[in-house]
Amino acid sequence: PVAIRREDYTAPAWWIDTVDLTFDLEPAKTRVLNKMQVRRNPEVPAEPLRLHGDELNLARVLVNGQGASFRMEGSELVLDGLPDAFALEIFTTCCPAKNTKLMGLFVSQDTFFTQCEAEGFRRITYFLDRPDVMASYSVLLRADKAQYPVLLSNGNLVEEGDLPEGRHFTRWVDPFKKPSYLFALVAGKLVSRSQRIKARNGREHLLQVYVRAGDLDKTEHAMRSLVNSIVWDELRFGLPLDLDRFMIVATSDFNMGAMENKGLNIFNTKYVLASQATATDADFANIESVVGHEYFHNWTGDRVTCRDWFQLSLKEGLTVFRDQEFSMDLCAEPSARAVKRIEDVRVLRSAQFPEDAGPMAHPVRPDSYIEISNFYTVTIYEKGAEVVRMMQTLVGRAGFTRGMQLYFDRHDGQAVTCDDFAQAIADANPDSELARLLPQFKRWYSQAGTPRLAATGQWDAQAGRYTLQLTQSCPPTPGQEHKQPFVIPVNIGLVAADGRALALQLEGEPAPQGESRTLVLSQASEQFVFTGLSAEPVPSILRGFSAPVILEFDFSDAQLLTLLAHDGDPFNRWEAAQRLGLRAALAAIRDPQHAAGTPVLSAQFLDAMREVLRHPQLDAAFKELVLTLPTEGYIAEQLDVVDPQRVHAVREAMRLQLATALAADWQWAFEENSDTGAYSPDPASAGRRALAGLALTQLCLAARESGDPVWPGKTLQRFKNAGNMTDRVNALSALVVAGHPLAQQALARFHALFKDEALVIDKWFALQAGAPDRGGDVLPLVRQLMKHPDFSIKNPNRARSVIFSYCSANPGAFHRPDAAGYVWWSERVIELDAINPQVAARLARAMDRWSKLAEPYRTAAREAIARVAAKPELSKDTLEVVTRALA
Ligand code: HT7
Ligand code: ZN
Repeated sequence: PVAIRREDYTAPAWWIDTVDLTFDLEPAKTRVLNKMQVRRNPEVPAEPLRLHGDELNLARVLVNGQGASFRMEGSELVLDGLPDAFALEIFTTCCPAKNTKLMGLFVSQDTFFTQCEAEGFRRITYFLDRPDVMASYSVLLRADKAQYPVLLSNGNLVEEGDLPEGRHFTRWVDPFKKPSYLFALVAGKLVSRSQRIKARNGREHLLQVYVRAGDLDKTEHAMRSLVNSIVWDELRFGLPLDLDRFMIVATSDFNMGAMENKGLNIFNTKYVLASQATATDADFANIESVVGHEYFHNWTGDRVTCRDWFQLSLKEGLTVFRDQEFSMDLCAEPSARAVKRIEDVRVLRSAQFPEDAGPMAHPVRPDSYIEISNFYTVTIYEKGAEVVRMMQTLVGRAGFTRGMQLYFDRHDGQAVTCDDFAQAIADANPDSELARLLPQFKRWYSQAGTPRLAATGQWDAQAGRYTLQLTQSCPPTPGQEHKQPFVIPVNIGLVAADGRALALQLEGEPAPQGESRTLVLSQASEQFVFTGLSAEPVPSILRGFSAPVILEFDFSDAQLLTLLAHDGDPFNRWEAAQRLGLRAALAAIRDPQHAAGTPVLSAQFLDAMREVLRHPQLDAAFKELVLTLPTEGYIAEQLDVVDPQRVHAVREAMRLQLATALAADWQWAFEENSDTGAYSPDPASAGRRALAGLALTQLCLAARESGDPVWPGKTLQRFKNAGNMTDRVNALSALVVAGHPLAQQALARFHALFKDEALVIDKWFALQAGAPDRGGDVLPLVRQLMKHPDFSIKNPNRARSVIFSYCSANPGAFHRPDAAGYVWWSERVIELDAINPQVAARLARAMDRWSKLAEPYRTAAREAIARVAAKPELSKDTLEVVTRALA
């Protein structure tokens, strides 16, 4: 397979202005008539018209109504000798029923759906399937009326009616030009929740959420989230809904979370359906943010789109930033905002930092790819969002809104680049640090890898000066040996030993300027001198995680305990606990003398944890985050050579120590938080349930050690009586994690209760595949689960619930000294690749960090990857991942 390179971009040689599509929908053979108005792009050298296609059966090609000569070059349809403007008509057929890749037009549970991003439209018809070709669409859908009563596409419904032989039709016209990746259609037996809303400008809109009959009672939260999103985008950015009708449709077969097709968003059921009986608080929160994310794409993605796929983060990074801000702005309490920020940073550090350090590392704006689907990554999404967040930090919130307005003034209706976006934000804020440093700031788009920010502090007692030296570096990444300095906004505060926040006055300033401020590091190393201090401060650096970097500072334990107890910045307060936990874990892992069963955590650390747990002012959600130890993955990332079993054993020992040393406190915390009254998924109640759930897990772990039957019994009772899915699944998980015999009884009951709820059965599978390993028992269980009548590898959610839960989320069970986990992984990647290459390629990424593994894991992992790479006829998706892993 050939790599596509960013520097090779050229504008299209042809434009397609209008597209008139007619679909005769049949699962086995759908007929597609595609009539286009095409014209030459006079601004580029003349070229034949090369249309993309994939797995299509071509029946007819007409140019201006006449049979035209064409040739096939690979999968491309090539036409020569064309006039400057002409009508092109192409008739093809495809087979949606056999489309297991779920790209293009496919059938899920007797319903037709499409997924066109990034390159799925070419699986529906021949086209210039690239985001900078924007056309006006009119779509006629015809199908059997009894089987497919609902026929939807983008835009406005302009006509509908019956046809002979029990068929019917609808015609849709999209008022906005769009790239092909935003095309969508849906046809099937669906029901909808509808709501009419009036926008601030008086315009009326019809909102609809379509699902299968029986799921309607689970759509209220999605609809509420949609309304909240519409209101928020208008308030925060002045961006109104521009359509009369906005639809969301849910499907249970989907490769990703959701898709922002203009006016017809298609969603994975996981991000639509929720009731208190079937969905957890996390599910409710995810629905809110994914509904928001897709809705916000209507402007950042649909109205202004990407010139080419290298610019993917233009829409994805910006839209993740927008959905993060949306969720934060919906929080009633400032502390809940901080909790959301910590959760987002946890995702970034546990998934994106490893990606940036591994074989798939790439810049936020990549330079090349083989398969674009492989680049829907945490770097494009989450790191891209951090880049946008840093811009906001550098220009201020009001300045950022100004920048967004300028971006839309300049580029509405266009396909543009990340440079265009950054330029608009800078131009709207000409006096900002962003404008001053823009070319350098844009290195965040072009350089991969996570920068390290080394900080040292020097205290001059006589002068009352504290000198902070900040030094940045960035490790090499594939294809990028040397890096230039980044622009790093470093939010900072100084905390006195007694916990007071100190006024910040930099040398040369006439007076202090607040207790928290942003330093901008743009050189490789810079000094910042704080004056007017009476005692040595504790620096609180990188507050709110103001840049996606690894901060290295040689904090003493006492300094971290001060920050944990007093820092006014909740992020750094949490971070202090993480650093203390991490430090203890690394010391035990690195100490060859450290024996199993010996304590890992100091009495001081345990006391500090107890203090947080019992703190009368801190809220439950924050406590739960502080009391959750760094994950095995995060601990492993800090090591040069990783023995996953040792990491697992040490973290388990820490967890057990925390459980037993704080047993009375956990009991208190559980009792304080176990009753949250009538169910509501708001952050405060969700936080209390989360803390009660963590307490229950700890109590069951401690009970396993002591043999005490009381807490497991209470937990089973709570499982049985739970009034919502969060409490139920937390109780079940506590029993499973503790490996208590009652877990089997609870699991059986859970399955019986929810056998008809696919999303809940996913949880049932995931809990078991993610359970702590006891003597190598998880792999045999996972093999059994794959034979369960409810398991289907073709359904991505189900495959993820078993295979990914085991390979990617259960390191203690997956990394087996006998290599059986790796062999099983290689078999599953190969099996999935023949069905759905995108899902297979994601699974292939589970081995990204193989080269850090200690022996015997390292050699065995490499062999497993090589086995996959050697498989003939591997998709280019999977081949790209395993080839990069082995390079
Ligand atoms: N923009 C959407 C991307 C997407 C996608 C990409 C490849 C294959 C399947 C897909 N489904 C959705 C999702 C989003 O970021 O909103
Ligand atoms: Zn997106």
